[in-house]
Amino acid sequence: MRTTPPAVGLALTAVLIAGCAQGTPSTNDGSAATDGAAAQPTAEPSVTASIFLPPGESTGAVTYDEIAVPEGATADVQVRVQDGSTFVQFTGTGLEADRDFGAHVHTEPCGEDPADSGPHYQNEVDPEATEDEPSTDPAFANPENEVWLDMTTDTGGNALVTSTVDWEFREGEANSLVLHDEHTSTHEGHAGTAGDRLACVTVEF
Ligand SMILES: [Cu+2]
Repeated sequence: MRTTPPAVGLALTAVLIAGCAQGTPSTNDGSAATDGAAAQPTAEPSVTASIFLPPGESTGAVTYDEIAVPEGATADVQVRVQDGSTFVQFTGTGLEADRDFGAHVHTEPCGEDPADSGPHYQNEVDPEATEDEPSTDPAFANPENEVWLDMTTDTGGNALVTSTVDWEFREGEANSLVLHDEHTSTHEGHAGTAGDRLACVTVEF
C-alpha cells in the first residue's frame, strides 16, 4: 500500500508534538498536509511517533541500516482496538525510496542489537517455536495470526500500511514493530521470515 499525503502530514505533526525531534524538524518531504480525514476512521487510536536514530542513541526507534532507514526518518504507529479487533497503521517518511520492506509486530522492545526485539507476536502461539527456532509454520506464521505491515516506499521514501486482525494483543506482550529487508515469505519453513532486521520502533501495543 502506498502513502497518501494526509497521513504523512499527521505523522510529521505528531513527531513535532512528541518533541523527540533532534534539531531537524525537517522540511524533507513534508508533503501536502491536507486535512486530517485520512484513510482510516479513528475512534481513539494510540499514537507512537518517533524518529529513527542509530543504536545507542535511542531505544524508541533504532536504525540498523542507514541506507534503507536513514537517521532522521520518521515512524508513526497508530493502534486502535474496536469490538475485539485491532487496527494497526504504520506511516514512514524519509525511508529509502522505491524499496520493499517487510514489517511485523514483535514481542520485545527495540535494543542496540537487532535481535533484541525477539520473535513475532502471535495470537495463537506456535507450540513448536523455541527461542532459537522461531515459528515458521504457516499455520501460525501468517498475517491473520500475526500483524504484518509489509510495504513498498514511494519515490519520496514514504509508506503507509495498515493491518486489521480480529483479536487484541495480550497486555505487555507486544512491544515493537520491526522493519525487514524484504517482503514476508509465506511458505512452509520460511513463513514469516523477511530477511535482515533493518530498523525497529518500540511501541507498547
Ligand atoms: Cu519481523
